[in-house]
Formats: sequence, C-alpha cells, structure tokens
Amino acid sequence: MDKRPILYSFRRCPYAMRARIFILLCEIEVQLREVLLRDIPIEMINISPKATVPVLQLNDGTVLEESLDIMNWATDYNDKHNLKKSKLNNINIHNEILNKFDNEFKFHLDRYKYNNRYDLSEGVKSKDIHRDEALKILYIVEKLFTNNNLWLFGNSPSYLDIAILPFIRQYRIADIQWFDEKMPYKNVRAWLMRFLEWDVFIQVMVKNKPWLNKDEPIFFGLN
Ligand SMILES: N[C@@H](CCC(=O)N[C@@H](CS)C(=O)NCC(=O)O)C(=O)O
Repeated sequence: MDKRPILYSFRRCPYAMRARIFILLCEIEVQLREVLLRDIPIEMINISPKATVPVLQLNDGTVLEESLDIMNWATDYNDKHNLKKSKLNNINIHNEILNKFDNEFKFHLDRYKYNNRYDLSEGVKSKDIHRDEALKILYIVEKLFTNNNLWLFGNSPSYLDIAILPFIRQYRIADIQWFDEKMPYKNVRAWLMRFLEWDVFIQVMVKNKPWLNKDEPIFFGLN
C-alpha cells in the first residue's frame, strides 16, 4: 500500500482547485484520484458519504472532506509560503471576504452561470440580476487594491487570494466577453488574469483521466 495521502479531486471544481494549490505550495505529495461528479467512485463514497470533492484521506485513516480543512491541514504540515501567516495577519478582512465568497458570491454565481437549471418560480432571478449581485462583492475586493500590490496583501498570493480566485474564474467563464470587456473593475480583472497565468495554477490544472481502481497511482504535489 502506498502511504501517501489520497486526494479525490475534480479538475474544474473551484473547491478542489484551492485544495490542490495548497497541497502543491505546501510541498505535500498525494495520490491524485480524478473523479467524475456524475460517477463518483465507491471508494470515495465509502469514506465520505456526502460525496463532494475535494476529499483527502490521510495515512491514519482521517478523512478531510471540506476544502478549507484540507488547506488548513496543508499549512499546518508545511507552510512553505506563509499562507497561514497571510491569513492571521489580516484575519478580520480575511474572514469577512472568505465568508462572503463561500456563501453569497457562490449563491449568485451558481444562479448566474447555471440560470436555466433553476426554477424561476422559486425566487431565482434572471441571469443578469445574479451577475450584478455577485458584482457587488467584487467591488469590495476592487477597493482592496489601493496600492500597487499584485495580490490582495502583497506581491505573492495569500491564503485569501487562493481561496476566492477559483470562484472568480468561474464567474468570468459564465460570460467571458462581458467580463473581459464590460466588467467595471479593472484591478479585479487584472488580478484574475495574473492568477490564470500563474505557473502554480497552470500546474494544478493539468488534465488527468478519471481514476479507476486498477490504475497505477498518479502522484501530485511535488515539483
Ligand atoms: N464545502 C465543500 C463544497 C465542495 C463542493 O460542493 N464541491 C462540488 C464540486 S465543485 C461537488 O462535489 N458537488 C457534488 C456534485 O455536484 O455532485 C468544500 O469546501 O469542499
């Protein structure tokens, strides 16, 4: 049995993206098991019946089934890039913004990006209304770029940058032309583009085929 922790992940999931970035930056090597959301392997459901990705299974059998738990575990293990420090140094703004993204922003993002999957009679508004509600949260971020910082709190990505940018990437994908040409916040746009070109982001987005039990392990996390 390979002793490296097992990460169940889905390449395009923003929660799984932020977990993979932390694993890479904290130089932890895991066995990566790419899953399809419509066909989650029984091995994952057995350890995490709520069946959302990411899930990290540690050597001692501990199962982490929330992306933030995986990120915090990674920084406790080997915080090579001072991600935890970036969080603690800015704890109030960190908590406020992360909370807004994981709740309000995600709520509107889903209803903007997948508007036709929702039942309009259940209080779901039109695509543009949800886009504009999420935009109000991006305005809060835009105002944080008061100096010439490349990232929220300095010149390297902080915990908060990594925790929220995968969701802003999805927001752009909902209507790329609108985001690139009409979205009013230029700092947010430049910051997202910086993220998409970041070599770490490019590495965590390498494609892997869905895992099957008989497969040789795919290792992820050490350069
Ligand atoms: N709170 C969880 C949320 C994870 C989550 O919702 N992941 C989505 C994919 S992006 C998922 O697995 N959805 C299950 C499904 O669509 O069947 C976390 O932070 O890890």
